[in-house]
Amino acid sequence: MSLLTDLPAWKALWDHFDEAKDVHMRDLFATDPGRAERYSLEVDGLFLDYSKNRLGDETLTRLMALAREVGLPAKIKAMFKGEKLNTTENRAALHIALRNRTNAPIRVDGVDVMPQVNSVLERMTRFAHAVRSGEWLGYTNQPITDIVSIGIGGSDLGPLMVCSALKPYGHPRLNMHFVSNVDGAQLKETLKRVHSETTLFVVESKTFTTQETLTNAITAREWFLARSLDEKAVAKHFVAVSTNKRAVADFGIDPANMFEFWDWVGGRYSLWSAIGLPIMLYLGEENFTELLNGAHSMDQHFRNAPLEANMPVLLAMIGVWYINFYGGGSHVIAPYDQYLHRLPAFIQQLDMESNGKQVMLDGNPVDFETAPIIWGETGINGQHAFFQLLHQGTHISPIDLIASLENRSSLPGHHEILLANVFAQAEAFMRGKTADEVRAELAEQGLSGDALETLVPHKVFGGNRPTNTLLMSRLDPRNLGSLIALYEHKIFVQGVIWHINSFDQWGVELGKQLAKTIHAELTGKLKDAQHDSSTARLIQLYRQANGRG
Ligand code: G6Q
Repeated sequence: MSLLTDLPAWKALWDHFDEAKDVHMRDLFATDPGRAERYSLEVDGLFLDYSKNRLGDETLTRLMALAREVGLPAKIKAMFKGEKLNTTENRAALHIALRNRTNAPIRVDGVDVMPQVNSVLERMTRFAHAVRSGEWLGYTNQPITDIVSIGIGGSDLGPLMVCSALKPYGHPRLNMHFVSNVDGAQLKETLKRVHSETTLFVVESKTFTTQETLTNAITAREWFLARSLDEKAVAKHFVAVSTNKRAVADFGIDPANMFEFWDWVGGRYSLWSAIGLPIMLYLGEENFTELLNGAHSMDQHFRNAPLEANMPVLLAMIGVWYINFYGGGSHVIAPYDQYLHRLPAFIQQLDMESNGKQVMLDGNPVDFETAPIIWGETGINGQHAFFQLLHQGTHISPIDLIASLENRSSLPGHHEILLANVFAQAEAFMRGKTADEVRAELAEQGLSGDALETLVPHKVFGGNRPTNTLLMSRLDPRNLGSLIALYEHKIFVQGVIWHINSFDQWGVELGKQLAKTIHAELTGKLKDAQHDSSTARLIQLYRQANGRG
């Protein structure tokens, strides 16, 4: 039996939903001039306006009652204490320790993890300094100019997203490249653009067994050796980030060139750990520290603020309201900033891999929706593409509109146009356009009679479509750290509400096993494995196309 759907607070929300579901936000704004002020919140450099949601005080009260009834405050404490919340892997989820700037002890199995965290940070700092300053030289005594990060999923998306987002803070000598796809094309195109004498490869893998990453790393090493003709030169050009020292050594990277992290750091939560080495190399120690500081500040807010004024909790509970009551199965991330163009993909992994679960902690199936489908694109491009569906389609998909207030662009006029679009979209999603407004508009354009009436239904916008507007004072390392931590905690809260394990990923592990047998068949090492007729035919087609009959 479900723990959640039996709770009085859950039932109270359903009772409330019946009377609240058809209320239009336009009316909520009209009857409450203080709405925007009450339904907004500032934490450091992040400002959240959540007033354009289909809810009122009663909704929020009942949502927070649900959060209390499921024991959210105790779960938050448990996470910060290092309890093993990841029950299926018997691990803590301690990304907060990686940015624990107070250094207060955090224990896993009775051992304070902070000394290890600090010691790896120091090693990363020394190494990054050596590379950035030009002290670290390649095999022909030239400084490094290109960094190729090889990893995938959680060992790729975080550093990729942060390096893209903070490009203006990047070292002018260093070009960053990220290779995750095993298709060969991505690596080939990257290797075309770099020189062996001045390239540093950072092989990033928690397990150091991921086939895509190891294949790319082996090919990169062969490419390098074909040019340097010197095994000893590898040490100057390859470093590893992993929890698996033995596999790193077996691969041929000196463990002295390995930066360690621990099993209590989940892949998608690992950019704060040594997996963030490409970030530190590119942005430098100070900016990396600022990223950590921003996240830490959000951690403190999450830990201490009352639920009603807690940014991650508010975003999470508003999400629950749509996902579980309105049945909104998708959520859009729309950053209005080209530098944030990988943010939707990053949050997509963070959310869908964490909360895309169908059983509760006790193994029983859920009887309610869990993670929504997260998707998105830079907002301005989205407006000229899929926003049509968001305005007039049949799905209701809440949208996070993310922008920064500070105009950092040196190009006159651009930022105002951008921000005007953010605010106009949020307003349009909320208000919509009534038939009478459309009629008045069309009449002004000189239309009348049938010609006018035929057009009216097509130009009506129902509005009442929810958005959160998230404004950063500026896109800088600190605010980006806070923003990422905000989403991490939002996702954690939803996992607590749904009583699921947000920190395992068996669906990803399945992918790692599945291809093995078929790979052996494609390469001719194995014949006659049992498959359904469709799979067998596809394998056969590939073999024929590649001369393996
Ligand atoms: C993240 C997932 C997954 C993982 C990759 C890479 O939380 O577990 O995306 O990060 O599969 O795994 P490795 O780091 O072990 O190579």
